[in-house]
Amino acid sequence: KTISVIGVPMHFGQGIGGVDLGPQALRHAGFIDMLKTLYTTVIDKGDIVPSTASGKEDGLQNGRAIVETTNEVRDQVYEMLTEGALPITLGGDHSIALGTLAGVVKHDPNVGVIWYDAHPDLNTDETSPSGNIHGMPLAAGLGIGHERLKSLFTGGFIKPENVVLIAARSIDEGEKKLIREHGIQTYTMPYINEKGMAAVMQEAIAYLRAKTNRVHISFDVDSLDAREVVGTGTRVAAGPTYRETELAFEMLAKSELITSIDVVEVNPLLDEQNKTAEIAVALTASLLGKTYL
Ligand code: DIR
Ligand code: MN
Ligand code: MN
Ligand code: MN
Repeated sequence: KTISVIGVPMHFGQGIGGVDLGPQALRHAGFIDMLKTLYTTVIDKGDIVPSTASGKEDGLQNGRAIVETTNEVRDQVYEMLTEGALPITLGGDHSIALGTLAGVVKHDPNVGVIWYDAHPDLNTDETSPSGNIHGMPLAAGLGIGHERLKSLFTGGFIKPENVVLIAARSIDEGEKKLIREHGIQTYTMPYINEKGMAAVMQEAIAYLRAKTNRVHISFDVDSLDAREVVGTGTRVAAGPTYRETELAFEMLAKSELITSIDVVEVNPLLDEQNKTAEIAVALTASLLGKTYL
């Protein structure tokens, strides 16, 4: 299996500077070397050059710049998949997942999605309290929201029943409504606390396996407990620990379902000694089947 990596140094989906340095931070933390210890063929495609900021137009903050940039992400991810590779996209803020989702669903209309995030990212321009597009990619991926964001999905939309949210604990009103309306499989923190991560992942994996054999995971580093990840823009308390996430990702590796990965929202300007990028590198290794012996 070939791994293909593309960096997307873009920050337009939210307001805090520095998340555009995420791909560099991850590379400095040894992301590519880590991949090479696990896979013989690793292709680093370098970083996409994002469009320049486009400001507020048509009710979307930097919508044009984000759509132009993620069009390129979609095409690259789609190409990697058709070549048989496992694409990894390095953010950048979570709006880059507009491109990844559009690429993976164009390749397989039945693809599953794991949204490992403190947030569901199911806002639209109409429901978003912040107006930040990084809170909207999953909604657009389901075909909900602003036409301009939906226009990226040239190969169709993700099926809501193929989506699983894990570690959600900061959920806006419009997002709650959407989760209920579409019956999206959501493992919130209270449920994880009660059942334990191993049982939850067993359930999530069985749920997805019944629907598909290809799963994209969008890993927002703010999924982890606020005390464990300093280098990210919207930290939320009471999340899974590094150890629980390692367990979750090891179980996903063993499931052999994962066919593409996003690693997003690493912001080295908010970090201490690049620790958040280092955690993201180690956890991605677990997701790809790193063993200790
Ligand atoms: C918030 C934050 N729900 C918003 N979203 C984040 O702006 O829509 N997603 N940080 O990961
Ligand atoms: Mn997110
Ligand atoms: Mn988040
Ligand atoms: Mn965020």
